[in-house]
Amino acid sequence: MRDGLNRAFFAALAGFLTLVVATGGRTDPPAETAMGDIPATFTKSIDADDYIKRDVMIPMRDGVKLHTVIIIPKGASHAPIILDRTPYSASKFTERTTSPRRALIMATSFGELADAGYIIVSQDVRGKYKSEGDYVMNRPLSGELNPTPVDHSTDTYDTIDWLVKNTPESNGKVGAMGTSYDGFTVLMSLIHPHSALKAAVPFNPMVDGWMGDDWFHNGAFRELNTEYIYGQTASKTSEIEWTAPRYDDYEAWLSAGSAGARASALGMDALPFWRRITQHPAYDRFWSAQAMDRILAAQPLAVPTLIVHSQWDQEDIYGAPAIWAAIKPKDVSGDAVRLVIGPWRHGGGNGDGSSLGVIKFDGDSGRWFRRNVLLPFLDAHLKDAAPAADLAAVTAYETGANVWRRYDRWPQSCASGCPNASRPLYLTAGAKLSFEAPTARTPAFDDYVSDPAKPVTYRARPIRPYSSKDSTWGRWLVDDQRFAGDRSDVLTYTTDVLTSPVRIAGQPVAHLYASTSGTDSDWVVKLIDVYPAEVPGDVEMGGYELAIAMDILRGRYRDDPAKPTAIPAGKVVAYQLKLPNADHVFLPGHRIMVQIQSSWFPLYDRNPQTFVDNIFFAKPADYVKATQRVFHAPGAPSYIDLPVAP
Ligand code: PG9
Repeated sequence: MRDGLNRAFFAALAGFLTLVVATGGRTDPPAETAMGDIPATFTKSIDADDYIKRDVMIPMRDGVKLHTVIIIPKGASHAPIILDRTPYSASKFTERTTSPRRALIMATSFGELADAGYIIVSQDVRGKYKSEGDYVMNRPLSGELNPTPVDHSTDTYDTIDWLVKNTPESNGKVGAMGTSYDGFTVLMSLIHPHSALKAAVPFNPMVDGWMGDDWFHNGAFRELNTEYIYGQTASKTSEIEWTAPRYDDYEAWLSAGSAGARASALGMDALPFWRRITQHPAYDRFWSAQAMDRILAAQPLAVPTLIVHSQWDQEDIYGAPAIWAAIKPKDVSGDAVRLVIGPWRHGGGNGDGSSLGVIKFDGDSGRWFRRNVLLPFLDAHLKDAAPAADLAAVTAYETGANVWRRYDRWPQSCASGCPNASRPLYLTAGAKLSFEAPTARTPAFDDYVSDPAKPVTYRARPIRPYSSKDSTWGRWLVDDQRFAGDRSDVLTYTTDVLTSPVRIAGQPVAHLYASTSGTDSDWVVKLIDVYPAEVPGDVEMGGYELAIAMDILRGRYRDDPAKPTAIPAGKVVAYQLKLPNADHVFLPGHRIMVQIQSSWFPLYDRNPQTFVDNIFFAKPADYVKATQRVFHAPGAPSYIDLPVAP
């Protein structure tokens, strides 16, 4: 011990002598009183960055300033601009990593464009994050639904006007590009567009919130988006987090009762957009007057547009094909409007497209699309003296065969207006599907009991809240559907094993003849590709039930989406349900399956199965069991009209 102390004393003395020698004998005060570790100012060195970043506030015509981040490749001149307008933070858009490389600070698609010489601009929409003004969810055009003189069309115009005048590195040409909400703002830029707007690329745009995008599908409310409304509108910077009281979201929603009851308990009655959505459960003017496909159908076509759709878009599966149908007929030159259909989830075309869940594709379909379609399209319209691009009207990935195809039109096949006639695939007795119409009168139907106390889940439980860190929400549309087929309240119909391929390229349409013992009902129809029992080289696909197209119809809107009516209990009623677009081949050895059920929970709120005024506020006593019958007899032949292509 004493030796130890001596050693410590001599070590300290040696240290002191070293310090005296090093400081020339000066006795400076202890370092911590002379300075802290954090200087008053510190300037980050950006010498290594391959880009220049400008953070600016751009004035709009009403004096409101919008926060905008501009990323310019170092040394750029005559560079075109790509503009993304977002409610999800322009700063975060360009701060994905801390890399000095512009390609790595943003999403892959934008990063690749930055590397190809484009100036990338991201802007906070009015009222979100660092932008001034009021935020309005999907702010409608100035007019009937918006009493102010400003909207996304005017804000984009003013932004482009400022950018081309204040970005000396640019060539004065702008392309608008963005996904989902940002795709919706791209569509808005097409209304009275600025003359410098030369190209538009809406990826998976939100188009009609009632028909089939984020808020409802055919009138059934997507209650998981209550969480989105909370996150986006409870605060300007989206920092107030949703409350998830259970690990399993199924339990959280079931125990709450109606969507309105859960939202009220969370204080959402104070959120104006939540109140608006609950006041407009039917397809009234509030929805139809802001549907972007209807709006653009009535506008002249002025800007070349590349519409990007994902076959398994779990959020906005309606929007892109609806925009195509609305604006392609105006394309007199034939080369102003193009459509891409990729094998992706929502936004999947922006990144790695090698797989989705357990489904594997041949190579990176995302990169293929960006190299072979997106970049040539943008270059042709935005770069000075760039050659025209050799693009098909429609470039679609045929899932199943896993090949890209070039088409001159979409759909390739349908019941009317297409060169190839669609083919009805009938439900028949014995849980079968057949291309032959049913001839036997008995049994005329299959039935099940739909119990709102035990709704059919949209995916296998436990279901994590969709924005939780461990959520796999992005791939739920390709979940194996075997979990549902095991339930007694899900009807399943299957073809024999296919001996030749069945190729579809278009929109399957379900025609159901069905009755319910209730006075309101939901009908969910799923078109499924059943893999062979064993798949060499891909063992986990053995017997896999891959959903190709599925959707829901709220029965009260069967005749008129604007005017709900009770379903006559016990009567056979004809329903028509348009399923999402698909380009898929059912291969030999596979089977085609159709599943039918009456709930899809908790993605969609439960139908009480009693006709009530407003399902958002259904009372516990309104939720009743119902006996559902699906008919497959002459006179009531339920079928799926398959857009079969040669
Ligand atoms: N699908 C999201 C959304 C768009 C518009 C309104 C509400 C939600 C999105 O990904 O932006």
